[in-house]
Amino acid sequence: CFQVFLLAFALQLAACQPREGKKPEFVLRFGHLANREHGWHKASLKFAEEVKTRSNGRIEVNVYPNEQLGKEMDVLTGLLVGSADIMITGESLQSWSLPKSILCATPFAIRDSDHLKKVAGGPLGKEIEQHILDIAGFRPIAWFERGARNLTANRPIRHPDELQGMILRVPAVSLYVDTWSALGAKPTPMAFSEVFTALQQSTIHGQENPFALIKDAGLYEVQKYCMLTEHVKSWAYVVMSDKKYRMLPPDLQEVIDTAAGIMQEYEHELFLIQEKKDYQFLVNKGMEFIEVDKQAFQEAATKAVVNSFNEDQIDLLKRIQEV
Ligand code: 2Q2
Repeated sequence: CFQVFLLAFALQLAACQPREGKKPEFVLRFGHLANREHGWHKASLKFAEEVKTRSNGRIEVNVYPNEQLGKEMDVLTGLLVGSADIMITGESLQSWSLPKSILCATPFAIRDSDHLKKVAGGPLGKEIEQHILDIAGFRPIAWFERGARNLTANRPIRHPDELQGMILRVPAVSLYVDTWSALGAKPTPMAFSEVFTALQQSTIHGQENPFALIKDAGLYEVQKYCMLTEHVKSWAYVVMSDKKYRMLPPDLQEVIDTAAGIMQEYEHELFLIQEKKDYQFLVNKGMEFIEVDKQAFQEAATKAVVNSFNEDQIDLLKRIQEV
């Protein structure tokens, strides 16, 4: 009887062992600020899946949404010290002595999706990517088009004159601080994960983001109006620590590159479907959409951009506008 018991015990132990018993050779931590509903998250999961299959399980990618790996600025440091390996970022790179990176999100620089695709996916996009890689050691492996950024608040705003005294949360991006100051608001840099609570507690009065984040972060619950300022048409980068990338053998670097390409296409498909849906969702939730004097916003913002930019940035902006 004791032997039977021992046998059962041994069988049970065996059942608990992982089937393949093969551990991944590399584990990569992939963080971003959006929630699980957002296209960025779904695309990150797709990347993880592609990497796993294509590497035969040699690389495992773990995805952390909602700034679980830390605030955007901290995760950038994390990429350098090894506490994170991959992340989604963009204009916040401006604060990393990467002046050219802000051109992925400069107010009123990009006309429409077609223009965006030509810039981000063309030689100027390559120039920005190379700049990010060379100076900071962050390797852009994919880029995602984003919906236009719109201002939200609890009162309608139609003209920059009405921004006086408004405490407006912006990401930690100096160009955004300069632009919104020039427009008359009081911009306050803050990590995205803190925005909902700050709005709820009225420590800030407004924020600005694409429909997707207004929806997924539930900002419509604490903001009544969405002003159709469309002041920034931008794209974000998925960047990987170049140090980590170089630690991989060439065949696994190729897996990363291929999976990143698939992720980029997949995210774009989601983006195209989602934008209209997100708008409709916000309408259904009772958000009111306000047409603004766009020319007034554009004139003031463009003046602020030109004042804030150095010669190299102005040159790149001109070349973008000529595309
Ligand atoms: O509002 C935010 O935090 C995002 O939409 C930011 O635009 C984004 O995370 C950038 O900071 C990317 O560098």
